[in-house]
Amino acid sequence: MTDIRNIVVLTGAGISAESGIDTFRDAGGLWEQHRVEDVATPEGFARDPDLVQRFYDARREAVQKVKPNAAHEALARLDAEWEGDLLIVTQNVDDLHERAGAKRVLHMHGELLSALCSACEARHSWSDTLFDQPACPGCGEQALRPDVVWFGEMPYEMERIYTALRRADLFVSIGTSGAVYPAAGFVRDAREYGARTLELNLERGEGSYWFDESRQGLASHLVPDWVANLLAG
Ligand code: BJW
Repeated sequence: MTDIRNIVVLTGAGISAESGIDTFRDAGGLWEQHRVEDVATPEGFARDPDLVQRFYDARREAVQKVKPNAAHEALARLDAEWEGDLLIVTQNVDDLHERAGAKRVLHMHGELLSALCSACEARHSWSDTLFDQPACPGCGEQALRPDVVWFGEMPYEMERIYTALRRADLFVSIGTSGAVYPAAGFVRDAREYGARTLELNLERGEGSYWFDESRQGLASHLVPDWVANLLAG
C-alpha cells in the first residue's frame, strides 16, 4: 500500500444507515415509501411542490437529530492524518462527514441543510422548513427549493471529481448500490486512469464486477479497519 498517495472515496446512503438515516433502495428504504418520480425529479416538483417540500422538510428535520457513526469518524481520521490528496465525494445529502470532522468533502448530490433559489440561483445554509415558502435571503423571491440534485439534473462539481479521479492511486466506494450515474461509473473511470479499486458495502453493488476487491459487511466495521490498515502503512 506504500505506493498510494492520492485517494478518492465515494460514499453513499449505506454509510449513514447505522446513524439511523434511511437508504433509498434497501427493503423499507425511501423509494419503497415514495415514488421517485414524484419526489426526486424537477417534473415532480413542478407538479406538486408542497409534497416535495414536505418530503425534504421532514428529512432536514430528521438529519439534525442523528449522529455520525464509526465509519464517518474513521474517514474523518483519514482526512486528518493522510498526507497525500484525498477527496471524499459523497452522494449523501446529510452532513455527517462534516460533523465527524472531515474537511475534504464534496456533496455531488447537494445538501439537505441548504436551500437553492430558483430565481437568483444562490445557495443558502438552511435548517428550517421550506413548505411555507420563505423569501430568499438574497433576492427576496419566494423561490427556494431543496438544494439537492434530482434525476435529470447535473450533479455538482463534476470537473473537480474527474480531476481527482484522474490523479487517484486508490478509489474506494462505501455504502452505495451503484445504481445511479454518473457516480456508478466512477469505478470504471478510476480503473481506466490506473487506480486500484475497492468496494466496501453490505452486499455487492451493481458494479461490483469492476472493483479489484470487494469486502462485504457493515460500514461501521469495514471502514475503521480499512483506515487503520491504510494509516499503518
Ligand atoms: C450498507 C449498510 C451498512 C446498507 N453498511 N453498506 C440510463 C443509464 C445510465 C444513466 C441514466 C439512464 N437513465 C437516466 C440516467 C441518469 C440518471 C440515472 O443514473 N438513473 C438511474 C436510475 C439509471 N442520473 C441522473 O439523472 C443524474 N444526473 C445526470 O446524469 O446528469 C447528466 C450527466 C451526464 C454526464 C456526466 C454527468 C452528468 C442525477 C442523479 C441524481 C440522484 N439523486 C438522488 C436524490 C438526491 C436527493 C435526495 O437525497 O433525495 O440521489 S437519487 C438517490 O440515489 C440519491 C442517492 O445519492 C443516490 C444513490 O443512492 P445510494 O447512496 O447508492 O443508496 P442506495 O439505497 O441505492 O444503496 C445503499 C447501499 O448501502 C446498498 O447497496 C446497501 O446494501 C448498502 N448498505 N446499509 C454498509 N450499514
